[in-house]
Amino acid sequence: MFNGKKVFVVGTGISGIGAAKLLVAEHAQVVLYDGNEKLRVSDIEAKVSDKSVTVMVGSYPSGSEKDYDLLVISPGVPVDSPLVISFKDAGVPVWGEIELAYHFDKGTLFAITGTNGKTTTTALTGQIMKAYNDETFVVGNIGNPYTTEVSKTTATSYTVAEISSFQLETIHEFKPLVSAVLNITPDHLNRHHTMECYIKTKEDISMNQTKDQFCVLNYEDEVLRDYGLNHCKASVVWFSSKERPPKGAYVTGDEIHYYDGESDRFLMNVHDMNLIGEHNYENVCAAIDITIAAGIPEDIIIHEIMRFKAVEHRIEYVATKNDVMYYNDSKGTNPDAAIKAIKAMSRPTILIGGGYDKGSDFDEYVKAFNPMIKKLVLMGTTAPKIAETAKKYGFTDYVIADSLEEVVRICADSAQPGDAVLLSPACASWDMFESYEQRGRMFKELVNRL
Ligand code: UMA
Repeated sequence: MFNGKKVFVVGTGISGIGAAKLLVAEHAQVVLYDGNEKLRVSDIEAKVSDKSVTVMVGSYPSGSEKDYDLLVISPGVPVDSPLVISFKDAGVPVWGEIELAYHFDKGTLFAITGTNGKTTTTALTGQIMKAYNDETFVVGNIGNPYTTEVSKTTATSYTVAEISSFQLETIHEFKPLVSAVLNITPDHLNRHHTMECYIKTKEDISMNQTKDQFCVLNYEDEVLRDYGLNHCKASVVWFSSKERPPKGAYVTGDEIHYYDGESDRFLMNVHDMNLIGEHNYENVCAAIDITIAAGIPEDIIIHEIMRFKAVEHRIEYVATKNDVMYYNDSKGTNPDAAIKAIKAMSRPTILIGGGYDKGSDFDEYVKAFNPMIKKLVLMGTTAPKIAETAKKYGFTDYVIADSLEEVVRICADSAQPGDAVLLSPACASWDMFESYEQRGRMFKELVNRL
């Protein structure tokens, strides 16, 4: 498909390296470019480990766009950046790394998106699929590029992909057997500009599906309910934490049931799993819908849900120090995710918030403080904005710190026995850290040193 084709790949993070290696294996001529002038060409060459790849860093030398057959971009590259626009203007097709990988997938694809819960649902779905089919690959935004794994797929393999809105902007033929949109609340508005664009991008996960494929949607999300009832072209399966949907898994009291449109059956009690919080019950219901649509026996599904443990950085218990329980929810990178963690707390809690400014507003985050949050410790670019919002709602016990070290020290000094400390910043990490993972791990290290 790519033999001799000239492909310009943007970004030398894990996606760009994965894409370049896949293209080289397919005998394409690859130019791998990164806009960060501080990167060393030799370091990138070592990562890609193939001399046929031309590596370029720094300012982009425009003018040669027409020489290329394809532009492949990493998720972090905005589609309205000048580089992408100049390739588009030259008539060069623009694919995301996900679209590129999709063209080489020989097996069956399952794709999960949503503002929150993607990683937990993807990891759980992947675990269930693996128990049924050894040849299962878990890829995408979860931190394992699709391009890195796709060459291993076979006619009988399953690929479970976590797909972010960034990645959905550049799909064209991408068509999973089962897609899922877990929820849509404001996030990444600095990249997608309007809520309408963000919603449309998420819904696009099912854009190439027809009635022969399935789309799993949240029945309690107004936007998704409308999409599923009036616009989606796939066969819709619902999940709900509140009521029985027209078809799909749902929570009633302490129980999870599945309604197939005619008969209703009990699957399990929510207390038989390790995950806590209503949002996690929704993630579990989505994973049930996806795996039932894939034809996996229900006893395997239930057994794996019972064994499943919370994913790192998602309301992850860290340690108890002086009878204070510390939780790492560094993946709480938007207000809605953080609200879910706040609601899962059952002790008086000192909350750590703030970080990179994605243009979110924090009214709902602050409104969720009552009754559990007793103190707020802020850091990062959004600290003053969150402090202002807290003041507006009469919450005055907040303090702004300069570093995560200082944050943890303040929390340890102010916490009383019986309290909890929760890192759930409602913001991305990119102002102070490389990633939310680095932020979460540093938090855990500092707590463990207390
Ligand atoms: N770069 C450019 N030009 C640009 C923008 C970036 O050259 O205009 C370069 C940067 O200098 C850098 C490289 O691109 O060297 C980084 O590329 P990237 O940001 O796409 O990062 P990757 O390492 O390829 O990781 C990406 C996802 N990152 C983002 O979406 C920002 C990872 O999601 C994902 O795990 C990985 O692909 C594999 O699929 C991270 C994330 O934060 C976890 N995702 C967001 C979220 O979950 O909220 C969407």
